[in-house]
Amino acid sequence: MEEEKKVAEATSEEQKPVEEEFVAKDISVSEMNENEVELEKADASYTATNIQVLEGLEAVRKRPGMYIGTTAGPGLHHLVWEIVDNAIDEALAGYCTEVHVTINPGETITVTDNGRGIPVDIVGKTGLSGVETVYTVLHAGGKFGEGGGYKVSGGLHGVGASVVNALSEWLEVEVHKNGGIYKMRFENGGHPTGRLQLVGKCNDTGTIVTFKPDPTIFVETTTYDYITIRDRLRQVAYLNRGITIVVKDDRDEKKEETFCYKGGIKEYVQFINHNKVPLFEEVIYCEGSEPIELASGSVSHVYAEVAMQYNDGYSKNVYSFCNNVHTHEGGTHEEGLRLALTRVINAYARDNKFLKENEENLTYDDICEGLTAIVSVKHPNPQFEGQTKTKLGNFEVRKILSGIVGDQLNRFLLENPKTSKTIMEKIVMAANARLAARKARDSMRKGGLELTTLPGKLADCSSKDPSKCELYIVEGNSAGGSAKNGRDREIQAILPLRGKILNVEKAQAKRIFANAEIGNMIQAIGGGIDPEFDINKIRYHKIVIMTDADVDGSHIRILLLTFFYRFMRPLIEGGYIYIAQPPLYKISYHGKDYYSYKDEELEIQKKQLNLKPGYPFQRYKGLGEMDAQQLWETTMDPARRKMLRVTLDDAIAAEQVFTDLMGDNVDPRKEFIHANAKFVKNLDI
Ligand code: 0RA
Repeated sequence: MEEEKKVAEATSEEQKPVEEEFVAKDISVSEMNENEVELEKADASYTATNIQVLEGLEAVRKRPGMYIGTTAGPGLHHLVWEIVDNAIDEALAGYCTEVHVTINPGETITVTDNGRGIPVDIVGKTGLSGVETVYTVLHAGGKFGEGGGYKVSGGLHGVGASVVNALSEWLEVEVHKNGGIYKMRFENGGHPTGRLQLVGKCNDTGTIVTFKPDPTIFVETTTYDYITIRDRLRQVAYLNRGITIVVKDDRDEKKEETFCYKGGIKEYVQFINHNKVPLFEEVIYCEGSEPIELASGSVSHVYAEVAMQYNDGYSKNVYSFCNNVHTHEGGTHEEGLRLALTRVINAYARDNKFLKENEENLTYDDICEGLTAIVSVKHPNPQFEGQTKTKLGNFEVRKILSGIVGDQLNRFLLENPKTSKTIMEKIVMAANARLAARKARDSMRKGGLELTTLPGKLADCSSKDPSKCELYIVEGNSAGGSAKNGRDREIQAILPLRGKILNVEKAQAKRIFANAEIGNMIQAIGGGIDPEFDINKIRYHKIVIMTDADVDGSHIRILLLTFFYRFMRPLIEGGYIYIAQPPLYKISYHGKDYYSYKDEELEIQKKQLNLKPGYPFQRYKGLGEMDAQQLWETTMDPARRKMLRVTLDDAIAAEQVFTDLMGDNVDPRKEFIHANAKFVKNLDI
């Protein structure tokens, strides 16, 4: 009974009342008769546990990677997730509303919750106090308290607080419970410095954990990243509606942020869509739970919820979670959503004549264009599979999701005919685009465009290493000639374009692929086209658009970008597309040539050379005015050139640009050409 004695001895004069209260409630000898047998058993098991405990913690220290994946930065942060998971579990059990996470000076972490407090009495199985059990017995977590309403437990992380203790230089726990404040400290990888002690009184409940990761384990870094912790905790707050999470950085630059979302994943969807244009205000929300039997024979519940909203873009944004773990690889919950969406949307589309009888079904890809959705499942016994253990495997979840979403989405569609019409029109548009592209590909195949021969107009480079190779798409045959002669033949290929290419935004699919210039580009680049475009097959990792610095040149450039955006989008997403920057001006002075790429540069140049007003300079109207040598020096030489890299930071803005500019309305196009590309980020290479 060593710990009971210690607890009793530890209290000071002023804490006496608490001690008495505590003793009376929990370890009073007079009231303990019926428990005596239990405690004796506990005492015996304590000795046995003690040995096991030390062996367990030592195993964690020997092979930390087995428990937290890595001892680099992510592993260091994993310790935080582990402790936070315990507090979130207490919140999910319905007993905790607030969690505070603080990065302290000295790179220690404090996690505070206002739950019931970790149990302080002796756990029969281990002979240790609840607190000591949680922090020293592997996988004890919160699960030892069977029947305590403790159903869901931290998914991927769920290795338990004892692992954090094992990997800490020291760890302190403070529990507020039954009117008392209890403390315990561990050092050197989980060795208790004494038993749990009653040190004061209080009238709240909760748990406060502070730990310092062991620098002999985390040799790479022991520095915490505020943004990493902040972002993850914000996500946790979105995934668990109503929980308040306060993140604080108490190191040099003090920061504090509070996250609490009454709307949970509904608000998460709005957050993800916040810089997009939603097609309608409301977020479609489905939720439900189903009982399942556990291996132990007891019955528990799977809880599932889905939030969805469409935006006017084209990308699919479906994110899934199980027990607050982002399941990157998807799994049965996402499959259930897919089944329900495909079934319900097709039925509604047919019943309401958005799809005619002879038309084929809408595909899941059609349905997902512009869809932002969050799927979140809480499962008492999750099976994580896949390469990175982020694919949910529990088969029963597929049917649960399919059922919940099926019923509730169907109901939503029936009750909101206006919104349903908006959704249907969006999806039907996606289907039409898909069918048009398929037709185009078929006709292209017939036209023999998928032959692997390279176009005759292409002057290819000699290197076959795509990561080194560059394809210059050059406006006009004469500039093409200069580029061919001026280039670095080893790595630079030249494809001259004759005149304007087709506007793919307006042209019918069959005309697009009948177009020789487009065919040449597809063959030269070598990755095929959407939806079979394969970025791994492209022959050049830099594709450089080189057009004249005039209105026609801008137009050709935007036509090319539109083509890439619609048919080879990964090229833009991956940052493979560049825009060459030929100079605008040349000043010849004392036998030397000075080039300027901007009006301001020209003025600076004039000043630096101390030129008299009226000193002549050349304004380049086109690439064709430069000879091969000049083109190389000013625009193509990797050591000297300036290029713009096309990025898709804001996919929605780009989408807007392409539809506005390449559609039928002429005015925005003109405006754009003058203002230049919004989605082009300046980058000197
Ligand atoms: C099991 C049972 C009880 C509380 C907890 C676990 C608990 C664990 C942690 C870990 C961090 N914070 C926590 N808060 C609570 C309930 C025991 C009782 O009935 O009072």
